[in-house]
Amino acid sequence: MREDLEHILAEKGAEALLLYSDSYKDANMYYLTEFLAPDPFVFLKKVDEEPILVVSQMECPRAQKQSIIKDVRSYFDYNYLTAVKSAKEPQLGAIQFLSDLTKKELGTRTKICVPPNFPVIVADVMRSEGLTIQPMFGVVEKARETKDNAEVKTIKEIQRINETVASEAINLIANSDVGSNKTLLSNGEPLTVGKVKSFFGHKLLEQGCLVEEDIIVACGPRSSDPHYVGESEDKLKADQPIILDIYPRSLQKRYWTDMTRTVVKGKSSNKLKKMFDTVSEAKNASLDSIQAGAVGSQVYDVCCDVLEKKGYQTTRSGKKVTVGMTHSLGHGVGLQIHESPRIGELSSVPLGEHVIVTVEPGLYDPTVGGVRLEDIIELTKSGYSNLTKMETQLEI
Ligand SMILES: [Mn+2]
Repeated sequence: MREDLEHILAEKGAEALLLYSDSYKDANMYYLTEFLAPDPFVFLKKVDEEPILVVSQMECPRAQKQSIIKDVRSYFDYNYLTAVKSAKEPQLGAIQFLSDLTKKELGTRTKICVPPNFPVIVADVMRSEGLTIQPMFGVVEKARETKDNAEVKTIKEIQRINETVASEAINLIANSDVGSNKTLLSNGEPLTVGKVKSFFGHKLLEQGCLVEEDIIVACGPRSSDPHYVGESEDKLKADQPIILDIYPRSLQKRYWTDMTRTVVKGKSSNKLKKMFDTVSEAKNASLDSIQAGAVGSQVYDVCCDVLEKKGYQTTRSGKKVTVGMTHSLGHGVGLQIHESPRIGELSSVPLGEHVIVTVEPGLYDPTVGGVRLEDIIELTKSGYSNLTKMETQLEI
């Protein structure tokens, strides 16, 4: 939560936090300001003091209205024009301006934390001016891990929409006819991946959500590549696994959700059925072992133990397998679709309360295809609250 920022900075030995970015692309900037702007602006906070926001003159009135930062200032309050006009290049002038502003507010002796994606060219200029710039991992990202009530409510709402649309899409597949070569037909036309994705895109948009980074609709053996998203012209087939990995974003609230279901229209092979049952078991066992305070690598181990006991391979301990579970178990979801914390072999830090993560075991076999089941959950002291209500059912 935002309140955590103060002690995270203190723990890291930072005396101030500086961000210089736009807030459409940079989730940290949006999180700290709730001000949406397409051009870079300045967030500056001294430890134990209220933050200030410095934006262009044009954005100033809007920022004063919309941002959660109370102290909003304009570039013109800091001699912006003089700095830019006297520079060799306008871009360098803007950086010089930022450096002057920071020096004026913090002086050169303050240890200033910047995020890992802070522009290196800006850091170079600032350091040459004597400022102490220290890029640090896991500052704003760490605060973002813990969701407050409003964030949980928002993600729940987006997940409700996700499930409504996913159910409709699954009905569309279930109600399709089977044509030659087992190609699924809808209104006499092949039901392609493009049509299903278009269905998702339209239905989600009608409810204020966006398919911003594509979604995964993968059928048959090609679904054995976990990140094969599905080509538009791919035809959905009967008796084959269809992975639906759906991650919409709320247009207005900017939060994401994430869910995966695997279905077969018609009859599943026994091999696939066994994979599905094992992934289900691994998901349930992982969920049973997760709670605030649990360590991600241990939850991943629980998952791998289930899979390996049933004779499947995993990439645990660096094994180079292409059949079995070839990815980690889960990831945080919030203002980014993949954010901290991760749940996998390398996750050694205990998970916090009110962290929202996915739990998504999968099994992959290039001769069969893939099975992946993904729920999104909120961690609690004694376990978790499942934000996903949708059932898992293989044959439809
Ligand atoms: Mn996911």
